[in-house]
Amino acid sequence: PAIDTIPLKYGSHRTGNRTDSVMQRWRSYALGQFIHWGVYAIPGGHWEDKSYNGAAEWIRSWSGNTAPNDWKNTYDNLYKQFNPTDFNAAKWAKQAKNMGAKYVIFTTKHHDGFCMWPSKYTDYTIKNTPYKKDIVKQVVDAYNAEGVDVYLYFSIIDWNHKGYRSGVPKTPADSVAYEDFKKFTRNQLIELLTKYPTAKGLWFDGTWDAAWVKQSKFADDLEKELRKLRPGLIIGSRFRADEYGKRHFDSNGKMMGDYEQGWERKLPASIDVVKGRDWDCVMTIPPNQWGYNSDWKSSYIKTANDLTNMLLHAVSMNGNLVVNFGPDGKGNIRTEEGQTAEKLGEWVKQNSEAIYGARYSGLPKPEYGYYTKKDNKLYLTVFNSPVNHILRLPIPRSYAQKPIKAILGNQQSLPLVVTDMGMSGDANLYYDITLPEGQNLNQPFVITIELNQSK
Ligand code: FHN
Repeated sequence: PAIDTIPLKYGSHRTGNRTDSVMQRWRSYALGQFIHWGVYAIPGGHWEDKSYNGAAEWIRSWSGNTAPNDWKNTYDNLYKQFNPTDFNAAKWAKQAKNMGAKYVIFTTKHHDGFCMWPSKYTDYTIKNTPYKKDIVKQVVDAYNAEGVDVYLYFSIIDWNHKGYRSGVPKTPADSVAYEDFKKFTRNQLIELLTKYPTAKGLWFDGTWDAAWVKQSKFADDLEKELRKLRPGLIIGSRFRADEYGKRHFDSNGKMMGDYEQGWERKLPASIDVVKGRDWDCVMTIPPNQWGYNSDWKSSYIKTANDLTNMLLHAVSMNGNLVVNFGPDGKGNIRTEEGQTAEKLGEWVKQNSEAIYGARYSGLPKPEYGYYTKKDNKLYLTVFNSPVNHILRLPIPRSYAQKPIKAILGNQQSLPLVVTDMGMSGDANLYYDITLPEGQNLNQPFVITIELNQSK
């Protein structure tokens, strides 16, 4: 349907992307870190010597033969053991910065309802653990000290709150309970924004539940209230649904929220899917584990090169990539994650020009890797190099700028030859770039292509 054909009270309130400076900054992040940390880190995907197949942070919701009868109560008592004495926020923040992350999304409360800050609206918080100290505050302070922006992850699903209902409330008593839960949710969000005034945004999750999807007016009012409380606040498309229950995009197809927040563990196959929109992609290092799982042996673990590839994929299509970490119950980021972060960071540091502030090039994706672009520089990050060492790049004749120089790394000039294939009607010119003998093809590398000024 044509835009805005359906009259909506609680649909999108904006056409096009935000243009203010806070959002410009968000757009330039390119790389972020996600942290899933809570009491689920204690069982680490295992309960009574049995391992669960799903995501470790969901362990509470699983029942069945393997669980003792009172196991849910047992999970809700785990906090009494939560004492992450190894937690060192400064160390995490430094590691994130060295990885090249410009922002972190931290789980203040996941679906289990456990609060990593001392919320005054529930007893189920860090304050009542042996550890006692406010973890959210330590994260915010440490990351800010490293110049890394903080976003607060908040789950609307809350398995611990008495008023929470999954699915539309069935009885009047359920409805009353849910109203209480809504008040609680609002209070907690205001509390978070008040306690952590430097947080740049809220990253909502668990909003697919039918009970919440029905709350279009409440959620819209609340979003307005939160934005008023914190001018510039960034909220993605997961937060609310319109009055017809449409999520992310309203019934007129317009995005709700400041960026598209639907890319989870998958990247858009082509720019056409996300063109003209801001978006982020959140990515796990194992297949689907966000919280700590002590067993990484049985699945494929992404390498630093895999993540570099995904990062370039995202940036080449104007998105941010957010890589997830799941620290253990003592507060340690696992060694493998640390090593991956370090490798990724080394590469990012050396090739930062091709990443930060670089955007979609306007060109079709090259078969050798990805293009990113900044002013008169086109960056070709090569992941698949041909055996003849010649990268032949089709550039549409209609492209406003022409390649004039190719540089490998920071200084090595490479032969660049224009090959007019001379086929009638061919829309492209072909640019051949010859790689030097001995080029290490085991690592991705960047060729900077200088373009002439556009007319
Ligand atoms: O159920 C959660 C999951 O545990 C994790 O937090 C991810 C992160 O985007 N979000 C939900 C699934 O969409």
